[in-house]
Amino acid sequence: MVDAETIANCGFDLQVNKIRRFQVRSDDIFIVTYPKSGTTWMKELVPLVINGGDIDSIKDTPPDARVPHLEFTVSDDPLLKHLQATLGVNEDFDLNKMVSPRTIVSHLEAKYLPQQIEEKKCKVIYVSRNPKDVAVSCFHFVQAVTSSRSSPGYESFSAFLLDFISAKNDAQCVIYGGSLWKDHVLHWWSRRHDSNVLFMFYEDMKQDLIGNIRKVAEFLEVKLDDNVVDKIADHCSFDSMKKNPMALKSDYCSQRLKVNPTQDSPFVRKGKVGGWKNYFTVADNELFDSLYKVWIKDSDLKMQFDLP
Ligand code: PPS
Repeated sequence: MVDAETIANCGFDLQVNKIRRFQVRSDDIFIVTYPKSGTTWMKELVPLVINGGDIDSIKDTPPDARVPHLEFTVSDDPLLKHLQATLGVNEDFDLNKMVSPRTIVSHLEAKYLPQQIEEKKCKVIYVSRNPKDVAVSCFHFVQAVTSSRSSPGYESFSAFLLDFISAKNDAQCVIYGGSLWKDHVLHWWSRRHDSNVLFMFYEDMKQDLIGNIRKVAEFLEVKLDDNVVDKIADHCSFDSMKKNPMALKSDYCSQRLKVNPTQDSPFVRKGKVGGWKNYFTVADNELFDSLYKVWIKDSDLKMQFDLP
């Protein structure tokens, strides 16, 4: 675990200043998500929408090279470099060498993103997911990373949840400056009518992947025939991504996390809505619900915690 003092000295502000000044191109497409909300899914889907469903041209490229992470590439903060090495992500990826249109992903809260996204009105696809399933998915990821470092990790999901709701777990703190789910999501919900913003729900994608691929295509101004949409939906289905070593990030899973990618990849794991019910105790749920009520009291956002 990274201790509080290291976190305080991690230079998050320095890192963010550099990211805030990052030069965007007006045709850049940003996928923005709170971690564990459907990032990997959207990273598989958007390149295929852009290239008209040409699976062969992307299938051998790692998703992090097709759609690199802003915060892991535009930073030379020493702690972040250390984390990059630990996590094994995009250590020397140069965004400036990418051909346009670039698709770039970020988990950063809106206030930390490049200022030029607003000035140049870049397209932003925001993917949201109900925070109970996000918490469970995050828990699995954090446990996998900590056990790969031979750290004990959290003793229970309930212990993790306390850190999750105050954004105190390692990943939230060190990489994302302690951003809370509600600040992340509510910002983009309030911007959902902006012409350069597409606000998506993971739960909607689960219910109607084809309809949501069409939504993304329309937003990106790409015309796709029905058979191409079907092909993309098939490639991006959970079952198909569960068999896709690139989507699973198999090398990273086996080399860094020391887990069996097919069984335990935290990037394509269970893919369910409502899986949180197997983890939240009654007390966890009461605590979470009371907090959630406060979080969204001034908003008309309605998340789906279960599907009919
Ligand atoms: S990360 O590490 O922040 O990039 O993780 P992220 O990709 O945002 O979230 C991982 C969760 O998304 C699920 N996933 C999918 N669900 C449904 N269909 C498809 N195709 C799919 N691909 C990934 C993945 O299983 C993680 O959720 P959990 O609940 O852990 O299974």
